[in-house]
Amino acid sequence: MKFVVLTIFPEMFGPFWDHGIIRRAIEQEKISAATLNIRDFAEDKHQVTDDRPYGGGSGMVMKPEPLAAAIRAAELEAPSAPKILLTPQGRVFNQKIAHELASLEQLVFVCGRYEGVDERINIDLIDDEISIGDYVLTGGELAAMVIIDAVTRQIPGTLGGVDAAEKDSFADGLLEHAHYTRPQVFENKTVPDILLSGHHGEIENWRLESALMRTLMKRADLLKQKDLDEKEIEILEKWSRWIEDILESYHGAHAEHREDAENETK
Ligand code: 4FV
Repeated sequence: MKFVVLTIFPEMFGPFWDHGIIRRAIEQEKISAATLNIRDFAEDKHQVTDDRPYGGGSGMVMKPEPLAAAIRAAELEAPSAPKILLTPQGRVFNQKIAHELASLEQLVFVCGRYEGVDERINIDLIDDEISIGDYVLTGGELAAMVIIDAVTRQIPGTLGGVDAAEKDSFADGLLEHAHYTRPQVFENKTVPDILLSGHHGEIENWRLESALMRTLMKRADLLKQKDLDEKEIEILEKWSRWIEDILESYHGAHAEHREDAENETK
């Protein structure tokens, strides 16, 4: 996978390329990463890349000429890459899009600054708009890093374990199960016995129940849109029966009280 990033702050990416899984993926040549400084494509001596908005108003807009030249230079470096503009106007990024982008060979990211880029760039030279969330950033750089990070994790072999990415949150539409590591007792809190049992079948089942419960408690919306498999349905039905029992015994107990109360009033 080849990443090319267009930005007026290429130095922001140095530390990003030089650490953790991203650094190792570059060393293992699983990914290559390049930044192009949009300023280098501004022809005036002050390398101006922004100007006042037509129609007045506050803020500045990124000029089309340096951006267009930079995008065309990126096309030479990454001819098959979709040009992705990071903008709140874009489709909201998620694991599914990370998977989709990871299936490609090359990606070009256009990082806006100021109020955004001249619309004529968007119309003619941008293939895809992606947002990392409904809030406004000072620039697209952090959004590009978020997407490059999530996409790199999807590239086989970058996470060490062969199937590590398959076990990801959202990989199967669920949040991840709870994780524990040594020490076995931490501040009087112990690790669930099942995880110490060595019984892999039961551990897998415990992890599935943990993932389902966390998703039910924290992101029930994910469960609603998930294509549940038999095992998951079995567990959810088990829980719903438990809840039914609780409610029945509750209503049963309170029915007597209600009758008693009604009899007293008669
Ligand atoms: C953004 C987002 C974002 C808007 C104007 C950069 C800023 C400035 N990018 N997801 N949310 N971009 O706020 O991707 O040019």
